Amino acid sequence: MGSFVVRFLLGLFVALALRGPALARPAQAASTWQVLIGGESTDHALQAQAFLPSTITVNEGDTINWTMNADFSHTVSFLSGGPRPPDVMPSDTGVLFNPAIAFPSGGPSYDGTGFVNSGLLQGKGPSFALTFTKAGSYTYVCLLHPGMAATVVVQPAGSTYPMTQAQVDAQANAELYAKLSQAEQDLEGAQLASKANSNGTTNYTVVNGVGGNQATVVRFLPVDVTVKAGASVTWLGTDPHEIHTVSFYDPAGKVPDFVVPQPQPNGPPKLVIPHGAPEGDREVDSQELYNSGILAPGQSYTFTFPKPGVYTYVCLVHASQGMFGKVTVQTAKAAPSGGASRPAGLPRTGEGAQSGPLVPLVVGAFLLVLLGALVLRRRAAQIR
Ligand SMILES: [Cu+2]
Repeated sequence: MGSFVVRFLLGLFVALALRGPALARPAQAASTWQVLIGGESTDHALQAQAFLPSTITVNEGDTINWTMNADFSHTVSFLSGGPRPPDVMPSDTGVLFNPAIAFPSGGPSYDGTGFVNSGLLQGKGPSFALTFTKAGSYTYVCLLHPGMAATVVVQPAGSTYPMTQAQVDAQANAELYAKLSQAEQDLEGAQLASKANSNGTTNYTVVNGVGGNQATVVRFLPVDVTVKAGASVTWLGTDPHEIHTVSFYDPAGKVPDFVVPQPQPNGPPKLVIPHGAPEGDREVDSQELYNSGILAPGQSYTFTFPKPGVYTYVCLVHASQGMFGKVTVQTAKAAPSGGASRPAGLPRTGEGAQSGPLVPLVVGAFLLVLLGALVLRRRAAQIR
């Protein structure tokens, strides 16, 4: 009994002795940092294809938590100098979405090596966390948008941080504002071009998404085109980082899905893209599927419209962002229409977009600055 007490007291003493130095020199607690993935206008037409802010500095042992900030799709992916996996791949059963992009791999920590991928993050809200274990400067990318890259600088543990989270947030907001302003300029600059076909009809070129430099407009410009029977329309994507489709469909039915997961007996589902390749002919004369398939940046696709009518189409990739369009075909004798003249402003058809995307952003930035000032004042008061 006595020896038990002695051993207990001895044990307690040893435990306290061991704890002593740790109390005197506490290890710096690891921090978790917040980074935004993308950002958008209220109608989803203008998208920032950026991690915000584009550079963040953390310490060894810290975690970064990325959160989706737009109704869009992105990944957070560290390639460590390795090759970039392709988005889509051909197969015996048609076009497939690459599972290496869609599903998470690596993680939850990163030491500067290997392929670490969040997998597909879709819509506002989902997040991905990664802990950094080794000092260095690391580039990461979104595997869906080639221009979307950013940097994590990892300092040795215990280093002084160059920014607080509040400063990181302010920087993110400023960068988002710049990207969306640029997207708005791209939208205003988009023009509907037309030229004469050799048979006397007219060919129009609709801008099939426009952007670059980490900003994009996911809209057909203009949304509505009115042409005379016999005319042709060419859809040309000028955004270097987005794929689109031009898919006419019966508006009485459902918008076809872009990716259809197909369960497999083993492992993850197969991600089939049923409309990845062209379907139907190029003469749109009824309300059924006429599909360009996936159009890579710079690729164009032309349909002709021999019969009067109203033809509705969609980009299957960006249906949830509201990328719909309409071609109204009048009889060849009808007077030339002004409907195909001015694209500017047309895409802003979404709910709550009347004030444009910049007003809420400016208000948001102002509130953020105000909040920052209040926090600083409170901190100053606490110090005093
Ligand atoms: Cu699209």
